[in-house]
Amino acid sequence: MHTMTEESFQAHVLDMKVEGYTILTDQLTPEECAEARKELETRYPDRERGSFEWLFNKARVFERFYQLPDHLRLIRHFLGPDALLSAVYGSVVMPGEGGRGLHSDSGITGHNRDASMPDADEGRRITSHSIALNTIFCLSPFTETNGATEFVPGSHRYEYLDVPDSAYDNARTAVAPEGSLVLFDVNTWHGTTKNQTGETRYAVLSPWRRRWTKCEYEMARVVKPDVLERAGEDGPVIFGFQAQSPYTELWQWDREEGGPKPEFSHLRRD
Ligand SMILES: O=C(O)CCC(=O)C(=O)O
Repeated sequence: MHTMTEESFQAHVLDMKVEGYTILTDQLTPEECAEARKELETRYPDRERGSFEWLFNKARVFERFYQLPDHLRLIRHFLGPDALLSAVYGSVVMPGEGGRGLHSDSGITGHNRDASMPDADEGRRITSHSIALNTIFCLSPFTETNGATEFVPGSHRYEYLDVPDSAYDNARTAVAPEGSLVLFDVNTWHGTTKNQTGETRYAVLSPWRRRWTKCEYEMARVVKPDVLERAGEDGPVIFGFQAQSPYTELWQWDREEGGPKPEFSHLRRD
């Protein structure tokens, strides 16, 4: 188990606060990266039909991606101890692909979608606190030329929704060895750079949310029982069993299990 020193933890916290992203190296072993790359390579032809989604249900290696102590510690520091896993999916950048795609995820899958923006907010985002985070696992080395993700430092504090063209002048490529992860605030502008090499770039993305916001998936319904079992005592928290809104009256509801209490099992709806 890899755990960072207090000094290192504080340095990552500061990076997150100031830059809106931070890089943790040595999170996955070369063997884990190779295995995960192989899984993505095999699944690539079927990616449009969902083969890149819910990866933890499809191969054991992806179960590691929510069990890394340093990563979890940082997530919980910013989102709270009951932070939820929102998705785990593959991202492959073939030679020649990528480039000019700066965006923030909150505007696509999060609380800043057009349909969610109240007029009273006047096009401004919540920038005082982290509402959600995303993680990119570097299954290939991330270099200046192979389609690594670029980030605009400090952009998580930029108040307005639109990304100005000049943001590209400030973008910095996240150069990182294979096995690293990049953790970033959901507000931080980022995008895939162009892959100018002959090699495919492999990554896995894994967004996290505060417990009281909607996740991309109802993970408590998605996760397979054996996968949940192997996640140990963190499993029900990470997969949001306790975060499910009751559909019975409260006295009939088991918060821990996320369903009706055993004596009210006849009220179960799934
Ligand atoms: O794979 C990448 O480089 C980043 C993908 C991305 O920006 C996203 O999914 O929001």
